Amino acid sequence: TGKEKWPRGEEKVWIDGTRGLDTDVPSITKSFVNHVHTSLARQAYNLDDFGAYQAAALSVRDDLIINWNDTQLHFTRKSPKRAYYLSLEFLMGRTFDNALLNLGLKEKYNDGMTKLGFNLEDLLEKERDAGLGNGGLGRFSGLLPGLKRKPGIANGSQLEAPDPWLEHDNPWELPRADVSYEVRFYGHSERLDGMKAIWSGGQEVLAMAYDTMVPGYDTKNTNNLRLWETGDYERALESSNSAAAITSVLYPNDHTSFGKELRLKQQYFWTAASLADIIRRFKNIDKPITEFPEYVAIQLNDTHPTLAVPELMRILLDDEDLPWDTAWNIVTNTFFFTNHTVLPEALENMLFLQAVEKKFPGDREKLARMSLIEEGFPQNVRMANLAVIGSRKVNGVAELHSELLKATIVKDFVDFYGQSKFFNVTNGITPRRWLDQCNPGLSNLISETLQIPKGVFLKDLYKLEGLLKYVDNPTFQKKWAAIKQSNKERLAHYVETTLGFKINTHAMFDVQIKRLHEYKRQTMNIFGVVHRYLTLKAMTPAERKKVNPKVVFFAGKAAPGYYIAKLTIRLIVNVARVINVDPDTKDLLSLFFLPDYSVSLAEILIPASDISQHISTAGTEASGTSNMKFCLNGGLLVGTVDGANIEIAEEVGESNVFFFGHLTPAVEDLRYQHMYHPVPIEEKCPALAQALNEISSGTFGDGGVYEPLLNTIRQNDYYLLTEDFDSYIKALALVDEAYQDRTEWIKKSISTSAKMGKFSSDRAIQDYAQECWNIESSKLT
Ligand code: KOT
Repeated sequence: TGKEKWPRGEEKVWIDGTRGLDTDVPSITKSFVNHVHTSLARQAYNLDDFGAYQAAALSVRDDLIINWNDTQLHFTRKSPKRAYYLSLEFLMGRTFDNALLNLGLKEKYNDGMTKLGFNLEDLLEKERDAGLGNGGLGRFSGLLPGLKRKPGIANGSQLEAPDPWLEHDNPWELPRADVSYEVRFYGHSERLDGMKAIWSGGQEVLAMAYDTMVPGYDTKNTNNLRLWETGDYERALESSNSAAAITSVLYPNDHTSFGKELRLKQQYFWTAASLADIIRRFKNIDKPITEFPEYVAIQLNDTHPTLAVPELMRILLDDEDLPWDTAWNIVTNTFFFTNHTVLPEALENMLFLQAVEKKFPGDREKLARMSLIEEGFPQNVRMANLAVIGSRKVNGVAELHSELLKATIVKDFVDFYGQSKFFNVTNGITPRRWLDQCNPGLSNLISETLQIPKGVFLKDLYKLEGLLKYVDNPTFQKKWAAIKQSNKERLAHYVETTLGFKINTHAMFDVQIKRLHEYKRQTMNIFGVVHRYLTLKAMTPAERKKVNPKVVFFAGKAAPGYYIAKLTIRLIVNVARVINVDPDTKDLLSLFFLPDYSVSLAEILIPASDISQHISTAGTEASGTSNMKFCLNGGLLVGTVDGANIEIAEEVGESNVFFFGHLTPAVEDLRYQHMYHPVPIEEKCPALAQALNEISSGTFGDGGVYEPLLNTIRQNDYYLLTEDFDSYIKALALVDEAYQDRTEWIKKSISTSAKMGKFSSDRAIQDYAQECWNIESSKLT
């Protein structure tokens, strides 16, 4: 059926040339040595681990490229409908280990590297994370190769520096000089014959593709992640703006919208290049343009790619000469929109809208609210409204969030379109990375216990339910506990080598890792630690003997301009400096803020946790995905009734999670009361007041510097710490109590992991495939 022709020469020679490479150990070592000598132009005698990583990666890449080419050919020949995922963020982590596991080559590479005098695990550590994103928004994992920010910690504060990811050649990324498009900025449009508009002038920038191979698990299918970089030419026709700047930064903020011209240019650059690429591919299949939505589905990852909506409209009207209605019909059957937050500051232009409404209460009709254009000085385009009206369907990322979305941000649109346009897809996580790769010991134990190959449950996570049969089996419990223990030792070793602290691995490990944000309430956690410290200090030595030792870990980045978030990091680091050396308490409570948070660091922290904290103010965390990762690895959850925590509890049973705090419907009332009937913190929550006062008094150094942070709680307490703190402390006490009975704890741990089937990203992708894209899986043969 293929339309492609053999370009020249003898077909058989080409076919022989494209058969797969051999993957036995001698072929692997041969390929490795060949890459050392040729691709790297190095010698065996001076090859270090980084060079060996590069050679091994290039050798695996050879296999990936063959699969990747075959995948492209397969889909070009079959020309099925394709789903495109437009995202400004992709947090991919490392590729090498993932590629080895997905290709089933890990053991062979292990043998091969040993034969060559290297240790595969050491080589895996040499790879830098691909960090093209801020946090959860990059959940389905790039886009803008350029300056990324890598926060470290210096003098207790976050330090920002360029990400070293870009300093070395990235073997997983292929520059495609053959794939490039011109993207126009500025200029003017005119109607030549009184009808058709011509856009010309301005600045033309070349968008060049960079492709990253994304191998599927246990399949030849290897997908493509296409990033765009400004090419080495630009034609500034009317403007002197530098094109290189467009792809020079990944904005390091999350949950905020920008009024920045550069951000808007990035968004247009990448959506225009992507659409040109999609249109080019569609044109290869010789179908009328009206059938576009039968061959193309485009998922918008939040509002960042929304400019794709007017851009496709422009192409259909100006280039394809379609009438408006026909073009709009195509557009609204092609796009699908996923919203990831109901926080107003993240909604492009929402803030301004609210300001206007305050000024003219009740004066603005529904029509004005739903308008794409926000009236005022200056006028604004409302990206969220554009994404909603330009898309066939709109979804939130957990049940509660999707309901809140319909009740708030898109309420008027639900009235207009009806319910069926709006739906939920609860997020998911990949068990390949978040079980098998980060916790091979647990993955092996599951396989051995269920007597099925790993591939079975890694492709069908519901299979973990089989573990429930073994919950009461003492031998299994012991093995389960031993794996948790060795993961805790791996983390302790990491902390010792990076921070120089020895940790008691028999203590409970309590972890909170996520972007620093007031709504996520890392503040509540650190105030809880201070409270625990003060309680310990007040105890007699005999009383202290009964206390469950605990190590608290934090990690995460703050947006560079987010003052309160940065102050929170500083507070955590300085509290740690005091309590980690206090002889009265240090064996019972220690605290670490691990610098340089990344996917790879999460892979060490998550399998080592006994408990993890997901404690956002109810109704603020759309879903969360790390909550799923911890639970899959047998960590228990302490959390609020928010986001996907709710669905996790539904699956694992409420007796296996530690819930606390007010529920979503109470939040608005409480905020109202705080505004109009404030009660002093000393009365409302003495325990919290005491912790804040201790910080104010300088016990943790930096006297006075934390006042702006503490005042956010003392004053209007928008995120309701004073309302939830007491029940939070009670929940932590219940956690301590439960941890005393280690056998019961292990049972909870097993039961939690066993019930995580729903949270596989395979289920989430399947939901999108059915609800939105109307595509089926197509496996390479
Ligand atoms: C950032 C800027 C604008 C709009 C949304 C965001 C955003 C949302 N950044 N991260 N999110 C998170 O997305 C995750 C994946 O859906 C959710 O699990 C998490 O709750 C969101 O906070």
